[in-house]
Amino acid sequence: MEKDDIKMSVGRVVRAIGGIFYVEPLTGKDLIAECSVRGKLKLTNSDILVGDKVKYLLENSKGVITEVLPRESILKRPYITNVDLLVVVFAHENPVPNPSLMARFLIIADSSDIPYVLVFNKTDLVGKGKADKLANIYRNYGYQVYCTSTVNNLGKRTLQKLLAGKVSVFTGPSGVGKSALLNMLCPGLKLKTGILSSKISRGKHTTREVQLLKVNPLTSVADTPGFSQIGLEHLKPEELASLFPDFRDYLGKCRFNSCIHQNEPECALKKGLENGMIDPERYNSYLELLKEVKENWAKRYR
Ligand SMILES: Nc1nc2c(ncn2[C@@H]2O[C@H](COP(=O)(O)OP(=O)(O)O)[C@@H](O)[C@H]2O)c(=O)[nH]1
Ligand SMILES: [Mg+2]
Ligand SMILES: [Zn+2]
Repeated sequence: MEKDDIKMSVGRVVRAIGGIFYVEPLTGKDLIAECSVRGKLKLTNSDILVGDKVKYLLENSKGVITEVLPRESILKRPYITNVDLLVVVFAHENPVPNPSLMARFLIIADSSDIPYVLVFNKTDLVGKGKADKLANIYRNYGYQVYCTSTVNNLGKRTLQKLLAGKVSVFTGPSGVGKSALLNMLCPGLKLKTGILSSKISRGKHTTREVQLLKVNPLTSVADTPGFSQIGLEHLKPEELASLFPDFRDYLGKCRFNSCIHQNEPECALKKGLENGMIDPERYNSYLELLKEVKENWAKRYR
């Protein structure tokens, strides 16, 4: 059926702007193709997201997307599909990590069902003792933790191995060194860091745009702007505790099935807190986020 100069390829959408989709072939030597969507195939622009694997017809480097292949996962912030790994980045110092903000990023990662790791960057700014102490606290909660520094390349090899062959998304608040880390891992990316990037991200469009960057033929990454607000709109009050790995052993053991571990009697989680098995700081973060989740939930079902 295919004419000589038209060929069918399979690729991944790495960028989407105003109805133009930039598609990188999954195999072969073709370059990134600018693709549009053919209306009569009942696909519309909004059916296609960055990260999607698509079939497309290629004619003289212009492409038409004909089919979106089934998605393995959808991440909401940033809006991107088929992500293999989320890298949640905080800094040991400048800015100092805020426990409840960390809990927020981590529960969002946990609720996505995509594997994730926690990275503490800027290890050079604190002593090894202090860095290990914080990292171990989070390891004990149940997270996979890495300490890095873009100043002395700490953790470079380890992270490169971790990202190899995957599509990874870097998230975390602004200023922690996400872009600098990606530059360390793949110098060719040349992402803007520091003051410059925060100036640029003030522009409406750059903040929202998400783009997959190729590290090597099998490995891609997405940098994200620091989210000043990262919402918990999609969570139910009853499910919040299950997104804290350190709480999981205590769940399902409370007197009430619907226990949200706040004021209920015979609460196994609160018993764990009283016995010193649950970290009071984590429980405080939980209560803070619970308040917000309850308010969102009440608004939604009023
Ligand atoms: N001391 C130190 N500074 C870093 C490190 N990584 C990044 N920075 C600096 O932190 C600032 C913010 O980095 P950037 O990558 O733009 O952060 P982003 O907003 O998370 O992308 C920049 O001035 C970087 O030079 C690090 O490992 N150690
Ligand atoms: Mg950045
Ligand atoms: Zn309970």
